Parts: sequence; structure tokens; C-alpha cells
Amino acid sequence: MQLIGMLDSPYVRRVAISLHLLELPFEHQPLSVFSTFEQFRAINPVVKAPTLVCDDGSVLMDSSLILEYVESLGGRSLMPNDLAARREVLRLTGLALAACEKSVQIVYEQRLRPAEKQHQPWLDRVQGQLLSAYGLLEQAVESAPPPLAPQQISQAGVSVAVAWAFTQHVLPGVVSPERHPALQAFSEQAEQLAAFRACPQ
Ligand SMILES: N[C@@H](CCC(=O)N[C@@H](CS)C(=O)NCC(=O)O)C(=O)O
Repeated sequence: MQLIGMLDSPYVRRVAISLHLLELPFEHQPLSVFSTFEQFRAINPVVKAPTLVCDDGSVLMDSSLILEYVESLGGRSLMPNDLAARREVLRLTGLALAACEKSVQIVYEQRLRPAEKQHQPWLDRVQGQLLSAYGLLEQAVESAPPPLAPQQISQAGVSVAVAWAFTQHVLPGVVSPERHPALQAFSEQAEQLAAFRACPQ
């Protein structure tokens, strides 16, 4: 199977890291949804990153749906079976995905729209949502950091660490690492794992 999209997308990166942790072989094509739009469109006319081209040629998109598919291929899973543990992984993953979405919305508003068309009340709203997501993640990671040992790491560990590194990279100074020390420490630890190092942002 082929994973299409650049690792500077948190959605592509969470899928790539998960594939490494699940020990599922894949070919990576780092196409950009912007600079290589036409090449991307030839593979997926909707031009969404990540895109997964399955071995039978089917084209899947959306990181969570792609992860659902690759988890069904067998082998190990990044989703716990225990109900309470699974619920917590889903909660943290949802917060991490919301943080990614809000970060991307700010980046698109600031970089894709002409300055005179930017709408500050919208940016303020999105930034408030972003800070709320990271506030809740900080509380969660401070009280019970998700496991990071290679055989214990879950989708929560992957997604929270990927989201934090992405926001810090694209919006430096917006979500203060000093006010989120547990997330900053968690991210530094996660980035040392072999699967994360194999998929650098
Ligand atoms: N919910 C989707 C979000 C994917 C997404 O928005 N990806 C961005 C790149 S970070 C993209 O494809 N942008 C191009 C566009 O939406 O036109 C997922 O989890 O995969």
C-alpha cells in the first residue's frame, strides 16, 4: 500500500507513525496538496492528505478512517480492548485531532487568505478552541501520561505527541510550552521513539 502526503501534515504523520508501530510495510509518496496539486489529484481527485492507496487500488482518505482500515489488517492494535481504556484513548485522540484542525484553520486563514480578507473574530474563536483542547490535554497528560513504551503505546500517545509537535512547529508562541510542561515533556519523550524518528516532521 502507498501513503500519499507530506509528513508536515499531522494527519499524514499520525498514519505513518502508526504504520511503523503496527509493523505494516508501506511505500511513502510525499506529495504536497499545494505544490504538487495536479500530481496529487491524479491519485485522489479530492486532493486530501493523507490518502492511502490500498493493494487492490482502492483509494482511502481521512486519517482516522485509514487507521481503522489498517488496524483491520491484523497484527497488533493501537486501540485497547478494555472499554474504559479505549474510551480514554478516544477522548485524548479526539482532543488531539481538534487541536490539529484548529491549528490548520489558523494557518490556512493566515497564509492562504489575503491580509485584508482575514477575519480577526474568527481567528480569535479558533485560537480559543485550540487553547481549550490543549488545556484539557495538559490536565490529562499531567495526571496520567499515556504509555510510550513501544509495545504499550496507543493511538492517544501517537496523536497527542504528533499534534503538539505540529502546533509548536506551525504556530510558534501561540500555545506556550511553559504553560503546558507535561505536554512538552511528553512530546520530547515521544519524538525519541524509533517510529517517530522514522517519520520526521
Ligand atoms: N480529517 C482529515 C483532515 C485532513 C486534512 O485536512 N488534511 C489537509 C493537510 S494537513 C489537507 O488535505 N488539506 C488540503 C485541503 O483540504 O484542500 C484527516 O484526519 O485526515
